[in-house]
Amino acid sequence: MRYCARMPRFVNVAAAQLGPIARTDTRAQVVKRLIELLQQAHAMGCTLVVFPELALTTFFPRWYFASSNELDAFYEREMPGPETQPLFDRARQLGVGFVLGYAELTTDDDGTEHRFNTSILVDQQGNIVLRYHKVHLPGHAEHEPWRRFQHLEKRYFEPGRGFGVARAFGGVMGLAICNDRRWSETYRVMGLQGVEMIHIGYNTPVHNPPAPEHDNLSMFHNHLVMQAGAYQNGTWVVGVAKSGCEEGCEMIGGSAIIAPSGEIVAACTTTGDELAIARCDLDLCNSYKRSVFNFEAHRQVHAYGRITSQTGATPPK
Ligand code: CDV
Repeated sequence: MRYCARMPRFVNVAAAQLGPIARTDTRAQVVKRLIELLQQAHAMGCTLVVFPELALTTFFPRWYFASSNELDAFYEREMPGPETQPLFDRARQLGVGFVLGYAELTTDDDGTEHRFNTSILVDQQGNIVLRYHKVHLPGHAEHEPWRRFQHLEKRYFEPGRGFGVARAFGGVMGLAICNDRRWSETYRVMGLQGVEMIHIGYNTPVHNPPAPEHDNLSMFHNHLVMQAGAYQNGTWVVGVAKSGCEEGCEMIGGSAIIAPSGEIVAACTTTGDELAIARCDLDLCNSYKRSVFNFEAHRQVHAYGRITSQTGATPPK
C-alpha cells in the first residue's frame, strides 16, 4: 500500500506586540522597533510578522484636535513612504512578510480626502497583497470632555466597505482591526470566503468610559471573541496589541495566536515589545470547515435575513 503524505501548509507566524508609543516618538524611532522585532522573528524561523493597529504612532484618537495640521501628522499619504521604506526593505531582504496597521490619508482626483484606519498584508517579496479599511469604528464623533480620554475614531476615519481575503503564504489570509474582532459578522464574512488565518491588530484601553463595569473583563472579552471567531469559522486568528501605559492611558496586552479549535497556542505575557510565535498548520482548519462548520451543508440563510436588513435591535412590543 502506498503511503500518501500531504504536503503540510505551515506558516510560522509572530504576533509582534508593541509597548507604548509616545506622542513625541518619531516614525524613524518606531520603525526601528518594528525592524528589531522583525529580525528577532526571522531569527526564530518566522515568515510572517503581525504588527498592531496604528502601529506607527501613538493612538491619537484619544485626543480632540481642533486643528487639522496637528491631526494630519498622524496619517500616511503613501505606503511605503520615505520613513516606512526601511521596514519594507529589511523585510524583503529577510524574505519575511508582515501585517502593518496605520492611519491612511488619500486624495481623489477631485480633491476629496479620505481617512481610513488601515491594515495591509505584505508578502515575502515586499508587495502589498491585501489592504483593509476598518469597518467597525468605535467611540464618538464629537468632543466629549467628561471622558478621562477621548475615542474619536468616528471623527477621524470613515468606515471601510467590506472584508476581503487574499491567497498568500500558502493559504487564504484575512484582515480585521481592533473593534471588528468583537463582531461575529467580521469573521463570518471572511469565513464565507474560506479564510484560514485572520490578522487583527488592536489598541484596547483597560478603561471603557461608557461602561466602566466592563474594565475588569477587558482581557477576558479580548480572548473570548477571538477564540469564538476562530472556532466558529475554522480559522487561525492572530490578535496583536499595542499595550502598556501610553500617554497615561493603560492598554491591555494579551496578544495571542489562536488555532481553529479556538485554543490559544501562543501568547505574550508582558505589555511591552514582545513576540509570541507559533507554527500554524493551515490544514488544521479543514476538519472544522468540513464537519460542524461545513457552511454549505448546515447554514440556513432563510433564517438570517435580519443580519443584513436591520441595524438596531427591535424587541417585541
Ligand atoms: N481601537 C479600538 O477599536 N478599540 C476598541 C475600544 C474603544 C473598545 C476595542 O474594541 O478594543
